[in-house]
Amino acid sequence: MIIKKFIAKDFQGALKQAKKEMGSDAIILHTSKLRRGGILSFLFAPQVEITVAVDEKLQVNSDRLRKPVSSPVVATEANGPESSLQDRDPGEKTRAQTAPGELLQELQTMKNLMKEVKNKISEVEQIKGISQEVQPFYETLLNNQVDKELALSIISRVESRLPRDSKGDDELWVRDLCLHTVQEYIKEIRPIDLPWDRKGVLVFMVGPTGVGKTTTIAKLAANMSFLEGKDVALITLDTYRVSAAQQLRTFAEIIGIPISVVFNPQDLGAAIHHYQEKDVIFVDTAGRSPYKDEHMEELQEFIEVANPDETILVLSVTTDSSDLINIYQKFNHIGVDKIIFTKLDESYSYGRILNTIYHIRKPIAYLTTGQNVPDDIEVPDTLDLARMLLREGGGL
Ligand SMILES: Nc1nc2c(ncn2[C@@H]2O[C@H](COP(=O)(O)OP(=O)(O)OP(=O)(O)O)[C@@H](O)[C@H]2O)c(=O)[nH]1
Ligand SMILES: [Mg+2]
Repeated sequence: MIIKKFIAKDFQGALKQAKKEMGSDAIILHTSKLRRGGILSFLFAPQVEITVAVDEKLQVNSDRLRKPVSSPVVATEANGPESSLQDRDPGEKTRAQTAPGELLQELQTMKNLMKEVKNKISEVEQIKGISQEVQPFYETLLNNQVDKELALSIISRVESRLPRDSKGDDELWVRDLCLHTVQEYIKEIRPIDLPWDRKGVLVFMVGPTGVGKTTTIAKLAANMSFLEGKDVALITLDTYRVSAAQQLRTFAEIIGIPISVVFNPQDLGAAIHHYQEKDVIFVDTAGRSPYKDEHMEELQEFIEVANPDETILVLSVTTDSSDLINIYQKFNHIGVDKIIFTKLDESYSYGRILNTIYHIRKPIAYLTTGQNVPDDIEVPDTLDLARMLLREGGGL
């Protein structure tokens, strides 16, 4: 699409120019009257400007077109200073040369801007009703990456619980109310359940690549074995890389527990049977892309054979909230029971934990806070989590 402007004394003149140059397929986009500015403007007659567009392909094929595509943007019938480009504002020149794609992009930017302004206005409206002593907690939640909507919902609930006669003289009291309210938004904390009267509890660890599945299994296996005196066995399905199976094998040797490497669903059944007298069997899976159907189907086959007691999705808090939720939704096709959030030492964005948990409504099993096996893992406490979310500047 080519767009050009034509200026003449009257509409007919401008149209004649346009048809001559652009051909009769040209479409008139815009017509306007131009008047030269300044104190002598009355000396000059007004002019007519028309903006015309023509399809490039039509134009190339047409003999009617006299000038090349790169011809000057403005053709004028009248000679003299009033018809030159300098007489008009510089913005008009830019607009005349803007391609339709760019215009669309500009329009989109404007639309996004309008949306942002609208959201900001509605946010300000909602914040207006919140007491001054509560508002700083809203800011802190946002700084810790809690989603705006969720943060608003939390502080609105806090506000509704403030006694009407409190005059903000008790800051600590408001803080306690915030801590209490945030805790309500954290769904359950539920670590792996090992009933005393059951053997062979089967736990699958699934998740995207590199989030810390294998390291987390090593931490849990070591703690359960050393601290709780449990009989633990490991199975790895990660046979895609030589180093992967070796990684878990090394941990197993250090801890002193058995490990089996399994290549297909049939062998998995046999391995589970082999360890049925153990207290707990951890199954490490290869990091898989949740967006590749064949990866998820393969995992599904293993899950169907094994029928695990718990399938735990491992997610890293270094991942964006929206990605975390998308990843969960993909993995949940195989049935996710609990979540482990890893790498809390690498990010202060604890809000992502709350955003995800609030959205997916599944319990948190553990949080991991570093690379050290077996130390850097903990069963979170909702109060500690709430404190982290309400702490300015983050920090564990
Ligand atoms: N900082 C930090 N690093 C961690 C944590 N957990 C695991 N890691 C590191 O993350 C890297 C990947 O850990 P793995 O346990 O191999 O991750 P994985 O999910 O098994 O990876 P794949 O099997 O390749 O999908 C290693 O360098 C770990 O030491 C954690 O809580 N904090
Ligand atoms: Mg691994």
